Amino acid sequence: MAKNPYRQSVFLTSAAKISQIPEDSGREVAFVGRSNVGKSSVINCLTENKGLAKTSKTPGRTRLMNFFTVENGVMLVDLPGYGFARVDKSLKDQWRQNINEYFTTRKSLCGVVLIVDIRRELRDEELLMLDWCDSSGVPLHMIVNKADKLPYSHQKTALLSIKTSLKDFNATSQLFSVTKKIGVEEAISRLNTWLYD
Ligand SMILES: Nc1nc2c(ncn2[C@@H]2O[C@H](COP(=O)(O)OP(=O)(O)O)[C@@H](O)[C@H]2O)c(=O)[nH]1
Ligand SMILES: [Mg+2]
Repeated sequence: MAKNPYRQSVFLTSAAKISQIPEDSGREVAFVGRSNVGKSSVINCLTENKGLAKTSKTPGRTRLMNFFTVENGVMLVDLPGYGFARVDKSLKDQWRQNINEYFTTRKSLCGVVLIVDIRRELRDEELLMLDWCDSSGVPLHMIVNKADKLPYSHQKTALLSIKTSLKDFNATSQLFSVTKKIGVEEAISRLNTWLYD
């Protein structure tokens, strides 16, 4: 088992706007994904802490950037869901601006984990994230979550198709399941490479 320093993560702070986020120092990895893909569940799974990131069955409830400290100088960031979020357009635009500013200015950002649902096609939201990471030179790792919802052979096919879509980007991908604990070690190794190498 790879070392898992993430289980010592503690909640640091929430921010509704960029002016409220912690000082830009050390290293951090951001978690992004459309509402309901299991972003909070994945964070809780990797940190082995069921209560760390709030999980919810209501899409779009997480509207804040949440910062977790792993240890001094190492942070995980849970970014607000986008896309299907049930919010009015002006709030969406405000988020988009915040997140865009975060991606283009944050020096400590050394990797982005983009979580998707294995049963859904990649769409504009994911492509936008891939473009942001590409233009800012930040590597992206796609966690293809809820693999347990498909039979094994279909999991493989879905991953292959995603890998084909990612081939022109600085991006890696893997299968994951919170409920069946698929891919946990692989994801932790990826975080370790970004945050501890
Ligand atoms: N079957 C299955 N359900 C999952 C998985 N991950 C998350 N879920 C469920 O998906 C729903 C949304 O999860 P949540 O973590 O709140 O998603 P978020 O909106 O992306 O933060 C919850 O009902 C979770 O229990 C998974 O790997 N497999
Ligand atoms: Mg959530």
